[in-house]
Amino acid sequence: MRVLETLGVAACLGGPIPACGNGAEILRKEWAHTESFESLLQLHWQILQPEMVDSSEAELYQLNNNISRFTEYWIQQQKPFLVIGGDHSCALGTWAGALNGLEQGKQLGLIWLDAHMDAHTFETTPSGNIHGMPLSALLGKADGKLSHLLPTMKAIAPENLILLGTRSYEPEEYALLKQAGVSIVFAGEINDFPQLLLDAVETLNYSCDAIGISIDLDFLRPEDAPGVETPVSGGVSAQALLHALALIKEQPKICGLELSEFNPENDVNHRTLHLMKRIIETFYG
Ligand SMILES: [Mn+2]
Repeated sequence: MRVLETLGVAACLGGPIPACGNGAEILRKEWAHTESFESLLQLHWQILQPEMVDSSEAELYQLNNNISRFTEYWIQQQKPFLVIGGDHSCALGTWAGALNGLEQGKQLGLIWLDAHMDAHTFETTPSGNIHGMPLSALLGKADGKLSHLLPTMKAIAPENLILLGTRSYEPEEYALLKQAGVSIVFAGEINDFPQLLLDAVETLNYSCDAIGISIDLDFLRPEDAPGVETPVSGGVSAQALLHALALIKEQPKICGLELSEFNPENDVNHRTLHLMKRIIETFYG
């Protein structure tokens, strides 16, 4: 049986829907409920709660700093990991920690599966929600206020970041990513998603020492994953995602998987919850 290091983030400090902060705990219970003795994958859970501090931004920084300590350690130990949000601002901690854990000069690659670009800054955001900002920070393109929320001094090189499935964004985000030279495959351009994901991993294999996968559940078409914070029509099917993850799971440089934006209040017959479980079983089982 395989034991997988799993970090649940019981918070929605970066998004508008507090129920999103219950997602990790609901998944943990669901997993425990259905786990059998024959199960090939056991999740070794840690759940992080936000700590009360003076401001909401200090709280978000503190939480992400705590997340980063886990992923930094797991990268150093070369242990594969799973992070379950919360909203997608947990990516600030997850991937900052991965950057911190890599030795000097080693490169982190990141594949970002999301309907949105998540590349705003405090200067461009229309909503003020930090879950729409992690990529500008991780690229080292944040304004001063945002860069203070990222628990690393390192950044992901733009050529080592690939966005797949984008279909909802503001022009400022597109300009930031385009100017940096990040590659983006829009949802409308996708024909064969499993092949596309495999190609993305193989591209990053040339330049990177470790590769992370970050999934915002709104990447999927809302029919398959209705339980998200900000659904957007279109998107890849759950079946195509599961097939794609099965294709890349043996790739040796893949270091971790992040799943975010599960909003249990929007879920229909636990469809999204059960799909999260299948994603984890497919990728790590
Ligand atoms: Mn996102």
